Amino acid sequence: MATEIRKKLLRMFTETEDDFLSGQKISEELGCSRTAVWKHIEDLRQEGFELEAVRRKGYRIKKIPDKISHNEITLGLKTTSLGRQVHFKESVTSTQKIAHQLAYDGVPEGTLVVSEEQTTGRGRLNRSWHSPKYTGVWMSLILRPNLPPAKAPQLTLLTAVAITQAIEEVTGLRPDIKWPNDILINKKKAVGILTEMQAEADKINSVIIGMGINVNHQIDHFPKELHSIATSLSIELGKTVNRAELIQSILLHLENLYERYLQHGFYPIKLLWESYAISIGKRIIARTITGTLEGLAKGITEDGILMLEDDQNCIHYIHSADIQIGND
Ligand code: BT5
Repeated sequence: MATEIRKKLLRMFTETEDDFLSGQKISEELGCSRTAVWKHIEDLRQEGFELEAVRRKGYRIKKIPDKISHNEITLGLKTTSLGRQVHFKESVTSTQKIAHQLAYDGVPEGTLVVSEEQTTGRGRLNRSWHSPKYTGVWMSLILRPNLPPAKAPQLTLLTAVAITQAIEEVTGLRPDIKWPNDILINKKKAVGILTEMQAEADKINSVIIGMGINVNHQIDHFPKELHSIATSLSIELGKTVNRAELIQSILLHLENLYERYLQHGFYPIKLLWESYAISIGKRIIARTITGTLEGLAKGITEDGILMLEDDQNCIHYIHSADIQIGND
C-alpha cells in the first residue's frame, strides 16, 4: 500500500477511535473508489490489523498489530552466544538469504536474522513458506560447528526439540515433532525448520537454521490451501503470544542443547527428541525424491536417520522425506 494513503487511512481510524468509519467517508477523504478502499482494508488485514466491518456502518479497528523490535529481542536475553548479534528487519525476501550472505561474510556464530515479514519465505525443495507481517517468528540462525557435513541434519532435530521446549514453556501447549522438520499441534503444522549449510567436502563452514513459527495468526491469515494443514500458537491457545519472549526462550533452549550436543554428541538430544516424536511406532508413508515407501516407523538411528520397516520386514534408512502418518 502506498505509504501516504496508508498513513492517512490510519490517521482517520485513530481520530474516530471506537466509532465506525464509513466506506463512503474513507473513499472521499482518500480520493479513491469504494473498491480501492476495500483493497486498502484488505492490505491492512494482511499486515496484522484486525478490522471489523459492519454493513451500513463501515469499518473500525479492533486491534493494531503487535510489532517486535530489536530491543525487545536483545534486552533480557539470557544466552551467552546465540542471538547476541541480531539483524532485525521489517520486511525481507527470506531471512535464509540474508543469513547466507552474512555467514559468507564471516559474521560470528550465533548471529540471528529476524524479520517481521518474508515476501518469498521458503521451505525445503524450494517450496514456499507463508510468512505474513507481524504474526509469526521468521528467523535464521548462523552456527559454525566443527563437524563433518553429514551431521548437519542432526541440528534440525536439535532445533525441533528446542522450539518445542520453548513453546511448552511460554504457552503451556504440548507440541509434537514430526520427523524431520515439522512441529505439530493437534496434528496441524505450527512450525517448519529449514537447515542449510555452507561446507567443504569434509568440513562445515556454517549451518543456517531457518525457523518459521506461526504465532499470532488467525485462520484467515492463512491462504485457503493451508487451512486444513496449518495452525498457530494463538489459534490453539485462544490468546496472543508474546513473540519476543518466545524468541528469547527458543534461543536459550537452543544454546543449552547445542552445548550439550557439542560436548556429548547426539545421543542425549535423541532421547529428548524421542520423547516428543509423534511419528515413531506408527505406520507412515515416506515420500522421498526417489520414491514412496510405506511401513512402520521404527525409530531414528544414533545419527538421526529415520528407520522404516516395510511389509517385507526390510529396514530402509531415510535421510530426507515428507512423512504422512497413518491415515492423516
Ligand atoms: C518447512 O519446509 O517446513 C521449512 C520452513 C522454514 C521456514 C523458515 S522461516 C525463516 C526462514 N526463512 C525462510 O525463507 N525459510 C525459513 P517444508 O517441510 O518443505 O514445508 C513446506 C510446506 O509447508 C509448503 O509446501 C506448504 O504446504 C506448507 N506451509 C507453507 N507455509 C506454511 C505455514 N506458514 N504454516 C504451515 N505450513 C506452511
